[in-house]
Amino acid sequence: MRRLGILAAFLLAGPALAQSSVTITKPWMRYLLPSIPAAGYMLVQNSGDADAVITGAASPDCGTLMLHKSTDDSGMAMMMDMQTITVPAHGSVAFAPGGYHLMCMSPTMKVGGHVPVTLTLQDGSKIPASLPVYGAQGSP
Ligand SMILES: [Cu+2]
Repeated sequence: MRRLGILAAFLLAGPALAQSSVTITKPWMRYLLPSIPAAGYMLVQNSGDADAVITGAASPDCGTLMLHKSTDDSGMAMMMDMQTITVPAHGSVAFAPGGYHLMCMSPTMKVGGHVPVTLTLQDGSKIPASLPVYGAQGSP
């Protein structure tokens, strides 16, 4: 009975949740102090035939969660706000130190915990992930 209940809930959730071709692997977050924005990293893969466009991100543990890109312009590290990030069809985009990242503006988390994050795509689908929290030295 329990298995049937879960299956029914999955089917009733509708195509937006059931059909996304976008998956998230290798998630993690670097957290230092509550007063310093934390950064989220992951590999976003798109197995579909159409580009997937990330339009936003949200987490209950971040206040505002922004899409950022680090650039190293002649030795000066900078970050840009990204309105969208496109994951090409049958391709992937790495969120990694020095490049794309999620910027968690008001982190409420602790090292060793997990932060729930939801990416929103342009087609309205939501991609959930759970990011394990690491400290200054980053992912093991
Ligand atoms: Cu940033």
